[in-house]
Amino acid sequence: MVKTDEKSINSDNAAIFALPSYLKQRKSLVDKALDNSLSIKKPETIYQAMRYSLLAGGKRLRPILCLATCELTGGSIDMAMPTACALEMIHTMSLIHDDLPAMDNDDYRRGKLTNHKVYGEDIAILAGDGLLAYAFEYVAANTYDIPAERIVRVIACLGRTVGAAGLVGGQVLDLESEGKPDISSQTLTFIHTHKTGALLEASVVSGAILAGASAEDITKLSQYAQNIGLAFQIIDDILDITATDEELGKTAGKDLQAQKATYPSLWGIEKSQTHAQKLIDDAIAQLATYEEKAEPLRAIANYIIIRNH
Ligand code: GRG
Repeated sequence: MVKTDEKSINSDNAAIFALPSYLKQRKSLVDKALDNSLSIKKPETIYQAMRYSLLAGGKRLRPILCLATCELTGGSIDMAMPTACALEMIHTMSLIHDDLPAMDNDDYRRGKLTNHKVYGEDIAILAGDGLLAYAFEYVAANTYDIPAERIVRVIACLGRTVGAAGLVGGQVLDLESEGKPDISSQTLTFIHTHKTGALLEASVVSGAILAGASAEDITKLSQYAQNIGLAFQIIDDILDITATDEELGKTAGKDLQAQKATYPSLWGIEKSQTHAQKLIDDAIAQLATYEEKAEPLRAIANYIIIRNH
């Protein structure tokens, strides 16, 4: 097999998309853009706390999806980068708040001490608030050469995604379900389509909106994102049981400890894996009309199921 930058050539001379180098290159672009997005001003503590979590690593899956769909539907990386950074700011703030003692009470995230362990609960709450507000400012103030109507649609999409109709709503039902391991698979799916799936869907859809994609494209890409979003969470639940603290960068086994209903607790690991694979197959089926141009999205979907962190 011959390896080029983003493609490998197999023995039949067919091009195989080389996901690892693609993810590495995109992550590096996103990391640089995030580093440049937020400098330290006064009061220094809050900027340091915001940068601590924003630059703590992570796969950068949401920004990478946003850039990929923008390119797929005719846009460029530059058009989507401010929104890609905003998505990571929102994701990071949700992790900071999720880790607080009032919520999941975690000491480690991305292999480092959680924000409140370093800066205290008061500053961690404010660091999350600061990142959330800055995400919206950042899209509005830094997106150039795109019709304002598309930018307003992206901002509306992000607002809907973080609020009670999205992450906040999913988190509330998750908190209310704690200690009730007998909740139904419908409730579990509601939690995860809101808590995890909504931001992945917004990542995919916002890239397409910025590029001026048709309503038909946006519908197909939303469907792709909903499927990978749920598969992502099923695999996350399995990894909580099967992976180590080091692989996860946080304490493993917490779902069991908190008596949380999860997909493996409802269905067992094998059935959960089969269901996740079906969702990935359905996601990939949505990309049929894009042919080779959708290889990054297909490869990302397949990666979601085989990842170990
Ligand atoms: C959004 C206003 C607002 C408040 C937050 C706390 C909360 C409400 C929601 C919780 C959202 C949450 C933490 C969902 C879990 C999502 C998830 C599976 C995170 C792990 O994502 P990865 O694996 O992590 O992409 P990395 O570290 O790679 O970025």
